[in-house]
Amino acid sequence: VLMTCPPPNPYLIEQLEKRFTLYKFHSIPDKPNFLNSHKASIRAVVGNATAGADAQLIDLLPNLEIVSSFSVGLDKIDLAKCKEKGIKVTNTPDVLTDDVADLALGLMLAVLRRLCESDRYVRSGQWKKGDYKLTTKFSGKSVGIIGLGRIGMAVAKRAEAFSCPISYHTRTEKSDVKYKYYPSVVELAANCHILVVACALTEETRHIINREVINALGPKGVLINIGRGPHVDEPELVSALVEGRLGGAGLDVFQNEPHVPEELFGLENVVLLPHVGSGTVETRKEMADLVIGNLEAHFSNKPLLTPALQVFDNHKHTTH
Ligand code: 8YV
Repeated sequence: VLMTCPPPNPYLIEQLEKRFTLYKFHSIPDKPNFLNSHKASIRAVVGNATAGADAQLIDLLPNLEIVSSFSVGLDKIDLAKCKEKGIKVTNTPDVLTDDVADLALGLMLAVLRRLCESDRYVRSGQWKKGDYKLTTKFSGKSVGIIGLGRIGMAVAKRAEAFSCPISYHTRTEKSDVKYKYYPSVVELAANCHILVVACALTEETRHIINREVINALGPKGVLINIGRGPHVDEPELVSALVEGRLGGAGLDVFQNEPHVPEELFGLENVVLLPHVGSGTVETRKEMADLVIGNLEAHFSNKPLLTPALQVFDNHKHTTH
């Protein structure tokens, strides 16, 4: 098993090492040399939201059978290439939905009620010196959601409990939900107070938050990103926040993690998190168990627990 991402979780490493020969690609200094000598023995890749399996790597591994990702997002895996080569792909859906949705609500409250700023106010001793500024009410604010999959729905359900009217944008309208549908993101942004990015990152959704959308959201609007950094045109977001054209932002993800635009560091209407949507002890264990369970299922010729790609290869990977 080749782990392409930096080790994301000690339990995952421990469990993988119990069952497989694990190569941690991230800490191998001479990667081309390593691949030259080990490529034939690698049958599985484990990645995450940081690194998965791109076309170049897949082409270098002649006996790769499965990519098991420690993430729900599949944007770091070349799915077309996997399909073409009959390589199976699995991810970790469902188990992280609650955590990511909880965090989205946490970010909304943190931005509108200025929780982080208030914490800094107390810790720095400012409370003793001056008046505390009023914040913005959250309950009842309209929430627009881009992407109404598992996570988007979980965000909607939580926001409903705060009496927030919900609207959404997806490629096609959902017949089974009661929320208001907007066929255009700009229209959605113009008609909500808080806009949440909860869709998968694909070529179609890259920079789905652009200047026009940001301007439509406006100086009272708040952007919450729990998706991926590249969903947002980051320089546009930064300039809108700096110029006050956007009211605020709660960001768990960035274009070039762990690098965050420093212009944001001085802004009190912005809450910045280090990509921790699924980052609880409970959920990370469940994600690790799914990664391992999928690999074990594959290598014992059983149905995958959470297949992300249904591939029926008719030549080399049918029996193990
Ligand atoms: C993780 C994620 O941060 O599931 C995803 O798509 O982005 C996250 O859960 C990451 O993959 C864990 O290392």
